[in-house]
Amino acid sequence: MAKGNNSEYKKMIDKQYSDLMKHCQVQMEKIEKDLPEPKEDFQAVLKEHGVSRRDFIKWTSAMTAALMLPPIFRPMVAKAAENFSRLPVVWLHFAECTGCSEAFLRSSYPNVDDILLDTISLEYHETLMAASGYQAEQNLEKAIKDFAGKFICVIEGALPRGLNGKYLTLGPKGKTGIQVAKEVTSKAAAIVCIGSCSAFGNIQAAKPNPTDSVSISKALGISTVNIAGCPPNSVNFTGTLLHYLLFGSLPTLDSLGRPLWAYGKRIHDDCERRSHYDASEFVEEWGDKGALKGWCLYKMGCKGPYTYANCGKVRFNDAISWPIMAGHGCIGCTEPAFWDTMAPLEKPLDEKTYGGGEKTVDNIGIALTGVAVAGIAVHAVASGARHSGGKK
Ligand code: FSX
Ligand code: SF4
Ligand code: F3S
Repeated sequence: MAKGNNSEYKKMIDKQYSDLMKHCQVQMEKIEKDLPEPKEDFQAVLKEHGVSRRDFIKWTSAMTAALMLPPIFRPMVAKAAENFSRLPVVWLHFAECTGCSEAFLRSSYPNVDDILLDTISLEYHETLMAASGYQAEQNLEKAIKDFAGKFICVIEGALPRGLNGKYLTLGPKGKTGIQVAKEVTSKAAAIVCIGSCSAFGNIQAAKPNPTDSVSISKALGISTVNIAGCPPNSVNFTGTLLHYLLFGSLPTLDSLGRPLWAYGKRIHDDCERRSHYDASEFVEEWGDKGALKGWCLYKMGCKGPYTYANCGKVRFNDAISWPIMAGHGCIGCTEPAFWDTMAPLEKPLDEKTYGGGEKTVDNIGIALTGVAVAGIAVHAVASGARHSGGKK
């Protein structure tokens, strides 16, 4: 690129970031005006958990980078974290194992993301709240009335449509999951599906799917933000809510509703065993020489080439490890219908049908996931302000 073009380009980018920063400042002021006072002093909560100022700064830098924002946004990300407990959240559970909530709540060594989730303003959460029966139902009605148009509806679990929705009924009046979901989502500012069950149907929707379970989006005919994974990574959830607090909008999504900043790349592209794949060094049997040397798990059924997620980058449990680091292949848990399309989980996909080699692996990946690799422009910034709300 010629020098003149370069400086024009730099000017254009600087202008975009400065506009975005202004937008962000306006949005933060709006949050402070519109939403209730923070329920907790976040800095005090961090201190209580032994997180130093230095650790918090490190976290804000990592989160700013993960959200594809330049470092000048770091203080804004810190502010958004402090405002996290202002955001009213109604958290619904349908057909699932509650592993998503469990994964976030049971960290033995909570990182900043887990602590953020501890401070979240849960107006309603079936597994955590003390209320039950009529009292619980009243709490839900009150929350959606008091915070209409302002609360985030977080949903775990798929919705069974069989028997007119009666495979899943809730509360003292025996409402179907579909009824409750309709009532609550129609009043929400945004709908965030947490886990592959609410996002895609997952295990409930696996063949033969006797209850006719489907994703929230399919059951209700609405668009949702899908934080896929079984269970998903807490970083991907908190990052999405931080984006909402920063810009008043949801992050850019892929064709399956997953935030691009978190699900824009394949597991295979960020994998620490990738050089072994390229050198054709494979584990052939559990516990063999290749396994001891940390070789590629493709022949043991790793579905990393067909799976979009940032697990290798952000890892789990305070970034200690992730499935492939622990020695098992990826089973594709962030992809729709992975129980059906990725099975058998410990064997490669049919080589006779698909052949081998990187090009074929890429092609199967695209066919299975419906994501065009070349079409992915992971840029939450430029388009961040375009998305508003979770509804079609
Ligand atoms: Fe599903 Fe979550 Fe897997 Fe379980 O609630 S994504 S079965 S970890 O718990 O919904
Ligand atoms: Fe990593 Fe799996 Fe790809 Fe091998 S096949 S490089 S283990 S993602
Ligand atoms: Fe799931 Fe694969 Fe990550 S199994 S947790 S997407 S490594």
